[in-house]
Amino acid sequence: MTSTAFLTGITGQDGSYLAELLLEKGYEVHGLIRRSSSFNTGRLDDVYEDPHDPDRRLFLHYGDLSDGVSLINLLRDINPDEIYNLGAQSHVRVSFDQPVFTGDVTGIAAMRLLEAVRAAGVGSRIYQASSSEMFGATPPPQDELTPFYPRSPYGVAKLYAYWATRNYREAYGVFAVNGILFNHESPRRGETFVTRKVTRAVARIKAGMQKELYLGNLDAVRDWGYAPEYVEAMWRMLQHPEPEDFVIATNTAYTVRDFVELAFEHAGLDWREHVRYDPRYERPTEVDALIGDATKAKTLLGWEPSVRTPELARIMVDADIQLLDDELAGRLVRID
Ligand code: NDP
Ligand code: GDR
Repeated sequence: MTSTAFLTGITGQDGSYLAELLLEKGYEVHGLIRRSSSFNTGRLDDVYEDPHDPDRRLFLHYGDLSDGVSLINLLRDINPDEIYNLGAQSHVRVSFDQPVFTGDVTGIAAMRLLEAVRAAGVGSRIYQASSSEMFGATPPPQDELTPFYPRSPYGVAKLYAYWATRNYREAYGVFAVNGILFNHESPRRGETFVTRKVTRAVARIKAGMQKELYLGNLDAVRDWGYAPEYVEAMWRMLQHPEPEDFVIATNTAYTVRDFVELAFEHAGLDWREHVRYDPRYERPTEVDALIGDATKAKTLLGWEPSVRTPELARIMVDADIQLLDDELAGRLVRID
């Protein structure tokens, strides 16, 4: 029998890779999308199916994590085997500008979804996209037993969602798990996260379209992995016989400066000639160092990352150079 999955955040980086993975595995995939005045389904182009195709397995539904009733109605109609809650206001810096909104969509919405599952009477397994940002100021390495100390409204909101997930597991016996994922990136990463901001700028600087790149704190340490490998871990968590929480990470440490250097070097550029400081990209409270220990995922899920930060930087730079070439070629074709 075909398994059915419901994804919030399907239009985001992780949602698009997870949708691809689940479709490859034969799932019927239902995704929640927000109504937007401009297209927001670009990351799904490769898997998009004509709504008139009777054999299609990808279905997109309008809705919003702030609208609990629509969640109940959708879940009742779809009755999914698996739910992946990936939707969020996911930008840490922006969460300081929109703390209450972030609290609602990134935090309380997880509770809304859990309640919707109960109200709709569906027996779905639930994955909650928890974050290494919950560890915040607690020094590395961080694993499933590390105490939390969030340093942003985003981190605080994710902590609420984390505990809501655990509480529903304990209170109602729901199969609900937290994947505590460390930073993971890809060519589909949002353009305002630091890795993508850097690799996009590298492509434009190399093409002579930009001279300078403004960044904030270059000293922060992060454990950057490759998003397609991380969505595989999400799926494995829901196939595990017991509902348990897992850290997903590469257990390696690079500073933002290291990433910048790797990306510029790959394109044959000297970053010192182009990178400038702008305090607007600093956060009121910073997370200095995140380095994850994913031993539990390796032992129980057989999950291990293969792409490390230097290769990730190369993948992203190459993709952004290619993307820019395609855009420029497209413009030339239109002019002709
Ligand atoms: P993105 O920012 O790329 O995607 C976020 C998704 O959430 C988008 O589909 C967005 O829709 C959707 N969304 C935002 N607000 C709402 C709303 N009110 N109702 C419904 N949907 C909404 O995030 P990622 O793919 O990088 O991350 C996926 C999840 O994992 C997020 O919850 C994030 O916080 C978490 N996470 C991410 C990590 C990472 O390194 N990438 C690490 C740890 C956790 P739209 O396209 O319309 O904006
Ligand atoms: P992060 O990712 O906050 O770790 O959250 P981000 O790429 O935004 O920042 C990483 C580090 O880079 C520093 N930095 C800058 N960041 C941005 N965005 N822009 C800049 O110009 C810049 N200059 C320096 C930051 O201060 C920070 O230290 C990501 C998100 O995907 C979350 O949703 C997720 O939960 C965590 O990763 C794990």
